[in-house]
Amino acid sequence: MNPSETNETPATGASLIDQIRTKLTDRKQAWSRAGRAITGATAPRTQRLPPGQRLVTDWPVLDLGIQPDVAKSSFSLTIDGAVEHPVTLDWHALMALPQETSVSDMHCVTTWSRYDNHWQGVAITTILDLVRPRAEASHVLFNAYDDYTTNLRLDQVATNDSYLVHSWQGQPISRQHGGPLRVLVPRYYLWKSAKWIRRITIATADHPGFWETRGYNNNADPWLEERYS
Ligand SMILES: Nc1nc2c(c(=O)[nH]1)N[C@H]1C(S)=C(S)[C@@H](COP(=O)(O)O)O[C@H]1N2
Ligand SMILES: [Mo]
Repeated sequence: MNPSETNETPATGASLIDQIRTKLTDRKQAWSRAGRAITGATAPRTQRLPPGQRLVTDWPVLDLGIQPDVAKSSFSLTIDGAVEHPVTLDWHALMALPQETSVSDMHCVTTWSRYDNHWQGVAITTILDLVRPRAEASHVLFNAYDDYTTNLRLDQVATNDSYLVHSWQGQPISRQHGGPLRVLVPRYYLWKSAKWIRRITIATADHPGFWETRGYNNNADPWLEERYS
């Protein structure tokens, strides 16, 4: 990975955060304009490593430069929008839902992939069953505690490998990786998996998120190498 993409810069003031944000955003937008890391190849689903990706064994950190400190005691997740039964869950309510384990690979648009991640959390299908999307619902917008947003179609998240996860390799997910709770939609590049999730809005139209409005591909399938638009 590009080490300058990690966020290890302490937040000392709004102007510094703004500077970091602008720097990271500008670089990624430049990559997207340049079509960085596009190999032009597509790979069949049977090929575990998507085209243009390389395997890592660590877990790089990438975000906008703000890593919100979300305590479980003040955690709240709202699922609303085009649903029959909008809910706001505190940590206790979330943990009272069926907890599942899952193993999946993750693929970042910056070209690293990491295999065999052991996750624990609540299936997104469990959440959808709880809120009951209305017939006209078609998309999902994820909104995080750092104001990051990302969007997917409802059918892209209503899969048996999509979760709201709180544990990785048997341990609570660290703050830098989006703890206490992040989204995990492993079939798509990792920017679709919002860290520090705060709100999930079910929508009747597509609302492109932070990177999707800055040159990233709306669909984000690693095997089709849908990096940029
Ligand atoms: N809330 C939030 N979620 C986010 C981001 C972010 O800036 N804020 N960055 C996205 C991007 S661009 C990537 S590549 C992955 C990185 O997740 P990781 O830091 O756990 O590897 O998180 C995604 N989720
Ligand atoms: Mo990213």
